[in-house]
Amino acid sequence: MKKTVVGMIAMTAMAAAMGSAFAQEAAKAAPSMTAEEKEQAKKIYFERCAGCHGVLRKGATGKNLEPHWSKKDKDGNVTEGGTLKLGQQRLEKIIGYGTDGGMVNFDDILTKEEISLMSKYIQNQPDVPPEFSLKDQLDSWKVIVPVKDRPTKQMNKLNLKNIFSVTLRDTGEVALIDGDTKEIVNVVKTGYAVHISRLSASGRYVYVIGRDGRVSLIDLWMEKPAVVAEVKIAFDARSIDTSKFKGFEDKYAIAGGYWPPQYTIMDGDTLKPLKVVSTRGVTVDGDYHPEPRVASIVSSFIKPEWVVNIKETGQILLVDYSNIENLKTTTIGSAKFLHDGGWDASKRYFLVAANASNKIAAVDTKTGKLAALVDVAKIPHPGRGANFTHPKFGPVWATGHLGADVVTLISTPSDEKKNAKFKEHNWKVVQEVKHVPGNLFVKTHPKSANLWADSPQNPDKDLAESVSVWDKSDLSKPKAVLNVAKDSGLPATKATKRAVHPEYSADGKEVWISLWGGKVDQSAIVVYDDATLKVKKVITDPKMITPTGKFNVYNTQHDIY
Ligand code: DHE
Repeated sequence: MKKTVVGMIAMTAMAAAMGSAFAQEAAKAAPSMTAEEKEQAKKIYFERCAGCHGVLRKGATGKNLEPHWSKKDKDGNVTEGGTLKLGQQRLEKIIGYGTDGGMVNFDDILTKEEISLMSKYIQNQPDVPPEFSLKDQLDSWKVIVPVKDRPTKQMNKLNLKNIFSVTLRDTGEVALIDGDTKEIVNVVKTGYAVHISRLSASGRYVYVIGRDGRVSLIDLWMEKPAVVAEVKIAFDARSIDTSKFKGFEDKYAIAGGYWPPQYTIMDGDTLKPLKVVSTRGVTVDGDYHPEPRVASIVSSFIKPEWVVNIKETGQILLVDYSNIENLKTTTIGSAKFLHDGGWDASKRYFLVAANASNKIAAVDTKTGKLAALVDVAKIPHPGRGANFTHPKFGPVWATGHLGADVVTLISTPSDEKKNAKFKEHNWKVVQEVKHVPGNLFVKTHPKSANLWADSPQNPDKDLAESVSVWDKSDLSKPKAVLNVAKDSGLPATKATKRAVHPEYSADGKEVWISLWGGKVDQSAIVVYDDATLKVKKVITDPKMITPTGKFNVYNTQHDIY
């Protein structure tokens, strides 16, 4: 087939159809692999690559990784590319050393042989994984402790408000740590690389979701808190929440799938899957997308609705759960690719990063409309963001950036009457505080004077192992930079120990940082005194393997950040 521009477009469309002449041609040009090698590569791709590049490899946070692709811009200009064009050597370099575009280096995670294997794998046509139906989900569903056999009151003496649910990424576990004593209460088996923990409206249950789509329900009232129910809702997933509107508290849970692209509504107490809804559809640009993954989900406090952010389409769904048999959904167009986000201080507006568009979309959950689409610096990544009152501009919500050296402060109308004098600033970037690129999470607490930000994706080892702290009352004061790896007292390692995800204790007096080391290196959680910025405690335990996200029960239950 002749490689003209028009030919390429036609060829790409044809390649999408499995078994087309072009797909066969591409398969011929791709490096050959044994079935065993393919299986190994498929597993690594799922665990390390699919999150950013997509199962179908069409790209989102990461680049398109199809063997051949071509795309047309608004003026009709066609660009083309693909992994076959990049070739084995270039791909090995990119995977090994990363790129300025935000791809991290994998040379301290994968062996040379694995990097070579992955370079071969992505030059071959992507496998299309199977679907996962309601029946499949029901077959996976297990109630370990039926509701009638669960305690009717708290059976332990723990201060539940200050328990931290900590993801032990590579072991597929969650550690429940007593924030008062810093002792591990229990380590529970969960899905692989749990992404987030969210609290029930009651504060009794922790809902966690593994990257492999396994949802686990942890009952904190048991003598030894443990998993009481679980279900698999997808092969690949990241988000979960419950119903929090008055009268519906914890009646339902919802979890979003990356693959298949769909969300599942479950019974809140037992996790019995009740309804599965596909998110396949059309992007804000009007193109069909076969893999629009579910990114962040939150439960509105104003209406019986969930805010469900669909990554690839840039559509924000308000899913009304008051009648799940006759599900009503409002679709709000925003920008691509939707990722993580959090509430403003009033919990009326949900702000979500559209990372590839360098925008923050704000949804008004009262009117059910888009409140604003704010232009910000490159690749915003807020986690849930941070809310505080700026000395000059009033209420602001902060986001960090993966691709820029600033923390952005956006004015929010929170409590409109009280803050009427700041109205002219609303939905504008009022300040960019100097930071470093590679930031993933920012955090503050109403009782704290500080704003914390990490930088685990920075290519500089020292910066990736450090966090920065600003005084909220005077952001022009030099920030404090704390080298968490050094402060931990752990032996220095060649591999970077990424300092990630600041999380406050329930009283807002301590900040916990994960020191995310390699699988064989000792990791830790370093606890700082928020007032003095001195280390209070280093939690090292042989069980503390690759800790990442930490979720304080009280702060998560009440969306305090
Ligand atoms: Fe996350 C939040 C997706 C990589 C730790 N991450 C989120 C959310 C999404 C998401 C959609 C919002 C969930 C919500 O609020 O409902 N994350 C992805 C990815 O697709 C990506 C880029 C690649 C992947 O393969 O998963 C990715 N994330 C990571 C990591 O590498 C991190 C640092 C470590 C890890 O455990 O894998 C990581 N993501 C987190 C954490 C949160 C999160 C700790 C919750 C932040 C919070 O405070 O709520």
